[in-house]
Amino acid sequence: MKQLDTSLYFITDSTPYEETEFLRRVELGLKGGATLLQLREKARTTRAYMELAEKVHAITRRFGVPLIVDDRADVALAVGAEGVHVGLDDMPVAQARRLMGPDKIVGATAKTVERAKEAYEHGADYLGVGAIYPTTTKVKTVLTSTDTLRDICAAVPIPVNAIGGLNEGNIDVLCGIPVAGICVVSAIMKAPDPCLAAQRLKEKAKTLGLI
Ligand code: TZP
Ligand code: MG
Repeated sequence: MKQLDTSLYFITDSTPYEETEFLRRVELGLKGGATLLQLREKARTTRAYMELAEKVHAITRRFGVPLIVDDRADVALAVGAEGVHVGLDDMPVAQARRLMGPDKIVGATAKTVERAKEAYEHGADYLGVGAIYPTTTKVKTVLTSTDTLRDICAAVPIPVNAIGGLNEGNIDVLCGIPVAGICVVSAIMKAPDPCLAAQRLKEKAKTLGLI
């Protein structure tokens, strides 16, 4: 299995920001201790996705944090990113793995034990499971219960991260569930101080014994 630290997985949303402010926030989140970064763009052209990915990659490299590109294996490969994340409407995991090769990171979304097992068997390195809570981030998702999250953790040997509406004030819902980490967008991206937010979230997750 790959060495992969998913403990504080920071997923971006550039839509509310000018590019300079967006990149500043990405950098602050990494400074605060994010261990993995996903660039998540839904409305850009391929060219614009690539250009932003290159800029973000220059930052993640400085922190030694892997960059995962959401949805697009072609963009990930074109910019030399460390991985891709595929959801239920994206390229199937097996094809993503074939395109990315054995050494790159392939992450997948799973909302059921069946899908989790399939994603693992088809080559996923980690799973994102949720939404645990309702989210204000633009996403097509349904809620996933903590019971299902627990069952998925037990069903696959790869890291499983919880996602969806998670923040410092509610991650205690994950106590006793062997997640590898948490994925957040708003809790870091939209915080007044993304560095402090990431630090506090990580501290809280450690205090609770989640990571
Ligand atoms: N998948 C399930 S919930 C979600 C994604 C991409 C968004 C999570 O965003 P936030 O702001 O941390 O709730
Ligand atoms: Mg997707």
